[in-house]
Amino acid sequence: MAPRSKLPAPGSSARSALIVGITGQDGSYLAEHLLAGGYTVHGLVRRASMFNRSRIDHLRSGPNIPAGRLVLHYGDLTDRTSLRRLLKKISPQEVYHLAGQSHVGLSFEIPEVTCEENAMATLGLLEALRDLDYPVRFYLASSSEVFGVPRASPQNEGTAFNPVNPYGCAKAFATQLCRVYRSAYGLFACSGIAYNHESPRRGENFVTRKITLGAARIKAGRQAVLTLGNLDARRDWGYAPEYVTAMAKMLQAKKPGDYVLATGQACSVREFATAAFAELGIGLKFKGKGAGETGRRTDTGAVIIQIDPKFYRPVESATLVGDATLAKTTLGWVPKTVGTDVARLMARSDAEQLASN
Ligand code: NDP
Ligand code: GDR
Repeated sequence: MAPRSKLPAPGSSARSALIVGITGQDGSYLAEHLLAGGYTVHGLVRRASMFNRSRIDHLRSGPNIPAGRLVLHYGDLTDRTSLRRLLKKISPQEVYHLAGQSHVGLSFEIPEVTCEENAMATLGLLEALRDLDYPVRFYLASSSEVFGVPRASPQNEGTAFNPVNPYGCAKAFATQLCRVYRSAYGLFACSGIAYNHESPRRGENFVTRKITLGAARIKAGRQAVLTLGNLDARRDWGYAPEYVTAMAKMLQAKKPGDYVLATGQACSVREFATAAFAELGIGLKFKGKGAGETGRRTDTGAVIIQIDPKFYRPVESATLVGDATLAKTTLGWVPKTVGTDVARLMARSDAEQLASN
């Protein structure tokens, strides 16, 4: 294991990072970002009945990544022993913890898995890091869902937590625990309290990708109806490749801290859908809000948006909008792509991909 004095400086190209959750949306963009910065990147992958590495395949076979700079290891967040063994074996200078059950709606259906992965496994990871004999740096993927129904808008790092779903509770636990390990043990632990960030790599059961994929399929005549839940929910949507740069900046900063990562602007699901469909030349007409009502394609009359109560949540978080002033002033991080821009670029990407298949 490298002695303290021999550790490469933060941000130096000789550094190595472990990404837990490398196969996910953010993990894949973060791996690209760190590899481009010269890092050696280790990634934890789960065993699945089918390969789950489609988001990072281009990195594994890419000609621009020198051999040995991206190394994958089998493991699981909840398997504490193998995680400890892995940390000992590779001694990463930076650990990015992006793994876990990330679907808020689903957290009502599988609360125990959600809390085991997002809360307790984070504790296990922090304990393992605490026992390392060199100064590792740790990033936790926290979430705006810790604010749930907040007392203030926009929210910043000082806003009180008030989660309203199992996912938010687990993230609040993990975020607070990070603070405890920072103050009690001097661990360089940072939390990115990130608001929704999307991309063409977004999972298909999140509303943005469901919309843009639906728009592309409807355009191609491969789908007739898009079924959604609450059209009036408003979110602060940004662009994932921009958000992963903030994660790296946090671990390269002089001091550890928590940062809100947000665009500061919110739009509704309805506005997001309208922008995505308009980008593909499809007009939407909504007939109001609520279960059972439908929107229709204006030209053909074919139903496009159908509201199904099954996509409503038992409790909906409030409109969450973040104030990322601290990230701007301390890290120099400023997101550029917001809400409907994201909708348009995702819709274009899905339509292009569908056309090439
Ligand atoms: P994804 O759902 O796309 O990725 C989650 C990753 O976690 C996948 O690599 C998944 O592996 C892995 N994972 C899940 N459970 C385990 C486990 N038990 N052991 C090992 N790996 C596991 O999420 P995102 O990339 O969108 O988000 C990354 C993190 O940031 C998540 O923690 C999420 O909660 C949080 N977050 C995301 C925001 C967003 O808008 N994207 C906003 C705020 C927070 P596999 O591929 O095998 O399923
Ligand atoms: P969110 O994202 O819960 O904010 O969590 P999601 O895309 O699931 O929902 C956003 C909003 O859209 C409404 N909605 C629907 N949602 C889904 N999934 N499917 C639908 O058909 C639908 N119709 C309307 C939802 O009610 C909600 O209000 C994301 C995840 O990335 C988390 O991991 C992360 O922590 C938060 O963002 C910040």
